Amino acid sequence: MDGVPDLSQAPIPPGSSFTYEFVAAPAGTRWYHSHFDEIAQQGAGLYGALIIEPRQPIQPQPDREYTIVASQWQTGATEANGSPLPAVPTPSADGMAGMSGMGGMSGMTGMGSQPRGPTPTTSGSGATAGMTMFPPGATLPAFDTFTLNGKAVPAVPPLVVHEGERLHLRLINAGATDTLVFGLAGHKLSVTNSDGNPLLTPAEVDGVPLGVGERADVEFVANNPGRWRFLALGNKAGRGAYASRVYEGHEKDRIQDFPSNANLHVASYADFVGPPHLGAPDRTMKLELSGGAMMGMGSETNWTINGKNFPNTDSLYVKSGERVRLSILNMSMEDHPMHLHGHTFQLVAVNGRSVDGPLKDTLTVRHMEQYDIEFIANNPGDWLFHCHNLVHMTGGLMMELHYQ
Ligand SMILES: [Cu+2]
Repeated sequence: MDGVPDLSQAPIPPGSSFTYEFVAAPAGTRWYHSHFDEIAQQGAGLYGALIIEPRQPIQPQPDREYTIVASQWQTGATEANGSPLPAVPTPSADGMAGMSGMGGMSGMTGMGSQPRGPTPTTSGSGATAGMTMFPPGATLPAFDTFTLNGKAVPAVPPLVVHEGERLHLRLINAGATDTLVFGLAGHKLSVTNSDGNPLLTPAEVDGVPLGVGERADVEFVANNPGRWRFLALGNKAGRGAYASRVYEGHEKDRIQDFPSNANLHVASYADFVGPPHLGAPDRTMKLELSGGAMMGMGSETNWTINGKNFPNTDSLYVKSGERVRLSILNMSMEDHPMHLHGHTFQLVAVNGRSVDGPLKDTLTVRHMEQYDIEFIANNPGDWLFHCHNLVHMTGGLMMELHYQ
């Protein structure tokens, strides 16, 4: 069970308790959160990092480790933290192009305040009684403020390093809507794990995009003394948060940013190599993600899988032991960080091209991209497959997985 109301367990009523026991495996950077009335509960901070340490220390052993949880909040603020943030680089799925734009300083664009709509209602019947959906006519919740470990700019404390140290960062996007690109000026990052799972070979990049729910472990050697900007950039200019990373003795230096017009390599999934995937799928399901507002049509509170809106989306039925392939095409204008409960899957194709991609539990499917994932049906039960963007899932981008 994993907390999905009335699908995998009953919700925990106010004033009562529920005890979970689990075997802490596999090791990796994970997180936990409420799965009830997500915009209200997750959106107000009901989550935390869950770090499972490996029995054998990571090699080579890091000298220092930071866990960085990025969050988004509804505060009614009209500007994104009042902070200068550069334009957002958008990686392509196939990693063909290095990205520029991270170095620009086009921030200070006001966010504009959006009216906060009525609270989503928890309603329905039968197996999905606890799922919270937008009522008709709901307006979009505005997640306007970004934090790193609970602090917004300018209160985010600097992360101190010593020259020569090997740093290990556990990055978690626990936000609500935005894909965040993490980067550290003056340093390449070596991505070692995706969603906690080790890559076959580390990927050297300038920035790591993480959709809501995704995690990455990155390492770097502190070999460029100074005071450097550490960024988590959101979906639009002015969205996101930053901290400074300061070498001991450089506290009074000017903060250095990514250089303007730099050609920066923002990671794509094509950079992430997982184990070879073997065998053909026993079962394939095609999923077309759509919805939102396009060319003045549609609604940002209505999202669909194969044209249907939860709870009317088709369920996926599998048999125990099968290799199952999901071929996911995103026809909408926004990213969809798709999360599968109860299973680890592998990315096996990007836009029809076969890859041995990373093992993951959350995969951000970008606009007009098609990603194929495969998993072994090895955990009988009733599970959810959904977009981890809180607005999209509340807007219906969810489906159920059942064992026959
Ligand atoms: Cu989505």
